[in-house]
Amino acid sequence: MELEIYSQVAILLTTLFSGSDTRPAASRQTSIIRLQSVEYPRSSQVQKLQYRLSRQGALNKRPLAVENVLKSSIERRAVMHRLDRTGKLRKEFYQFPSKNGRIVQKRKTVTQKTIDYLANVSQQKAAAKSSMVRSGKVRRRRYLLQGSKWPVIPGRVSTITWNVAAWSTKLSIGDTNKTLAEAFRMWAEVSPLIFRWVDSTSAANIAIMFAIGDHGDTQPFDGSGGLFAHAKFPQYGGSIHFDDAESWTTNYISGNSKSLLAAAVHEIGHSLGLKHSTVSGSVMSAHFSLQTSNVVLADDDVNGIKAIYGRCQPKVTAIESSMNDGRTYSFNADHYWRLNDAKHESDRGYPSKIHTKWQGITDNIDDIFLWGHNWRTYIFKGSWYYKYKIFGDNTLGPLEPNYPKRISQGWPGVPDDIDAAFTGIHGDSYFFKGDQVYKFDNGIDQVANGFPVSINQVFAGVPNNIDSAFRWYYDGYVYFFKDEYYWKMDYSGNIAGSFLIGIDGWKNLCDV
Ligand SMILES: [Ca+2]
Ligand SMILES: [Ca+2]
Ligand SMILES: [Ca+2]
Ligand SMILES: [Zn+2]
Ligand SMILES: [Zn+2]
Repeated sequence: MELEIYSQVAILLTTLFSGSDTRPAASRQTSIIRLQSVEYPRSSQVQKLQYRLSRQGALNKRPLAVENVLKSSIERRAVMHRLDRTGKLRKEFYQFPSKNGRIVQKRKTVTQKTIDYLANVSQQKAAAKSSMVRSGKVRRRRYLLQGSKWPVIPGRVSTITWNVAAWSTKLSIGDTNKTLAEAFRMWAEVSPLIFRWVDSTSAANIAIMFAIGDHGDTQPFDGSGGLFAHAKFPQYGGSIHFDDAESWTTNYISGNSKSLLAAAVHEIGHSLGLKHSTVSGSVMSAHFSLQTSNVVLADDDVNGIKAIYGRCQPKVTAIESSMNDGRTYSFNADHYWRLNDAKHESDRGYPSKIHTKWQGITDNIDDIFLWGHNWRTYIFKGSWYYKYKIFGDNTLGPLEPNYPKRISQGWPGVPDDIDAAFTGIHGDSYFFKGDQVYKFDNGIDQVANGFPVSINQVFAGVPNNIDSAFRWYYDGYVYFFKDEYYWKMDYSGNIAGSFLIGIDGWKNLCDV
């Protein structure tokens, strides 16, 4: 019951105070209201009002009963706040033309006319919503796109530059840059965008500034509390301003401090073209928390950025799963991604550098597998192979002594420079190179009689010159990767294919 009342209050007050970028653009609004996304924190005056209203229990539960809501002084202040923040209402109630045609300012009071007007607006909105519900057009709760975007070439990685034009007086330059880079990276992990810091002498796409009070745009900051940042959408330049009167921190949240990381991830979302999401718990929610050190993009945020820029198109040059720690890893260049097997996508926070998990190897591996024969992990690169002992999640796998060794020495008959390799359910291994496949027979410890053969003789439907292959412990199927496609083979050896990497599966394997 408490909750229900509170949510009704929230609905009504959201109607009254909805952020400037959550309402449809009305032609009479001033440009500043449409082009910037203005932020107030959770504990803003508006929310304090919400809390006090809910405590009072003064609210009639019918959301349209605005007349009843506006009886207390708190509620009148709420209306005043609304009037102050919206140019449309300001014009409607504070100004009227006098007889000689000049605009005259009216005294700022909440009159019955104001109340009637707001009630009318609420009723119109509710009527529009219920007609949408009836016609089945009601929008799902999700992200919202502003409509403008940075120019990108579909299917390509696009670079957006950023820098800091004016620093915080409370944070070191190093901490500020590190935290902002971390915030940009979160969006890069799930999109075809990458972000690069540029020297402050060069022009950046996204210019970031810390400032107090009036700072050269039409939206002055207001000291500690209240407004804490604003950002422009791509079509207006994408710049981000933080109110330096706030207690920003790049470390642990304590007392009144606010997380620069949380604020930056949210503002960058606006700079990339996202408006506020209706999904609570999303980074782009208007009510996102500034007092958390655990900032993670929600699925809704990821879907939002993809709706604007599409997916990234990764290359899976090597892949393997069940490598002692029950995880799946994908590789490209000097990076690896760890997969969330249930969601079929990269875990947030990846990619990482290969050498941080596999000792002695830095980049461009040909392929990797866990050999069921001895439960050791093998990496193949050029004419060498590397052998690793058992290791746990997020720990460095030590290279066994005297490795790497020549492939010709340990895997007789297997060529150098393989394209791909996987170990089947019975421990037999298959190596791919060009249009040939080699089966390694553990019994005789060399390539099986009759091999190599052309790939389509053994794996009909799998193309030549594949990038990588592996058997997924999660579903038991074997997967083959080439360019932007993958193929899937069931237990009986039937190939179902082909699927798009990043759409049908293996999502968010993006460069950063
Ligand atoms: Ca402020
Ligand atoms: Ca490969
Ligand atoms: Ca593999
Ligand atoms: Zn916002
Ligand atoms: Zn500003």
